[in-house]
Amino acid sequence: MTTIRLVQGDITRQSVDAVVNAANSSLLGGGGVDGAIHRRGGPEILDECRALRASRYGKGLPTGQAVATAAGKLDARWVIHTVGPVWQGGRGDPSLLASCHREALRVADELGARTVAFPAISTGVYGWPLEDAARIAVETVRETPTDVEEVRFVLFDDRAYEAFARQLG
Ligand code: AR6
Repeated sequence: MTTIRLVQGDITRQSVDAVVNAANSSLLGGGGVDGAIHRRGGPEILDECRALRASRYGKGLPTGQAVATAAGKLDARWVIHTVGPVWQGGRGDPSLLASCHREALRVADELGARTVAFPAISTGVYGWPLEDAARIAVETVRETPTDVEEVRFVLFDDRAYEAFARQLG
């Protein structure tokens, strides 16, 4: 049984087994959550990302997939990087956003992670409307069989927190 919790705050301050990163295909960092994770986590995370690019993910991590690295100085054992879809021209592929959540949970199960913090994937730089992203995120977690005991959505601001709270009911 997976419990879904909502927290307003900074995902890099969470104490969990795994932190999910809203990355981009390059796996080499960026702004938003990605920038914050690399800043606080330190160089170990980027070193492992570079190693992934030099091996399994020569062309980058495809949208909707997930892969784990160490978590450096974060209070977590792993970072699970996933690449959300971009909202463009008034649309985006919801199956890819669902896939990010499903794949991150699958990787968490492989690692044995029991507590996992998720940001609101795709709702920042990638422009996905918050209400719709919250619905897809919550529905997907509810529908995905997993050994993860706690999924903690960590929402940066009031608007995101309230959008997720409406979905939880
Ligand atoms: N903790 C929790 N949530 C945060 C934090 C934080 N420290 N910082 C931002 N958010 P984004 P995306 C919220 O842009 O849309 C990067 O450059 C933010 O308010 O981080 O998937 C990557 O490298 C928003 O609600 O991710 C990619 O190029 C949510 O996290 C691209 O951005 C996601 O915003 C990915 O874009």
